[in-house]
Amino acid sequence: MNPRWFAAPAVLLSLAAGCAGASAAGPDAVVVIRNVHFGPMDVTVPVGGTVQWRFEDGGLLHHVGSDGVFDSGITSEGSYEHTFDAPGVYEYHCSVHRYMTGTVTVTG
Ligand SMILES: [Cu+2]
Repeated sequence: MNPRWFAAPAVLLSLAAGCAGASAAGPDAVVVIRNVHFGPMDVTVPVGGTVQWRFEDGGLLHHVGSDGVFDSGITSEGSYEHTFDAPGVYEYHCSVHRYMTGTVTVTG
């Protein structure tokens, strides 16, 4: 009998448990987009932290982007998440409304 047949189910179970743990933890910071404004404008997360932006501005189109780092695409609903793997200060903006700006500070 091939011992790999016994090992495979155990690996699959541990992978499934890992995924469930990650989704249960949720984002480290949440930014709500409403009234043509990022609220809050500035958030801080640890390295490896995830920021979630929620598009809740009554169907108005918005966007979240930091050049070369992340880009949500233009949308009016739902949410977008980005996980930050390096410390630093990330400035971002909405390309639809250039005056909408915010920062994510990632602490190492
Ligand atoms: Cu906008």
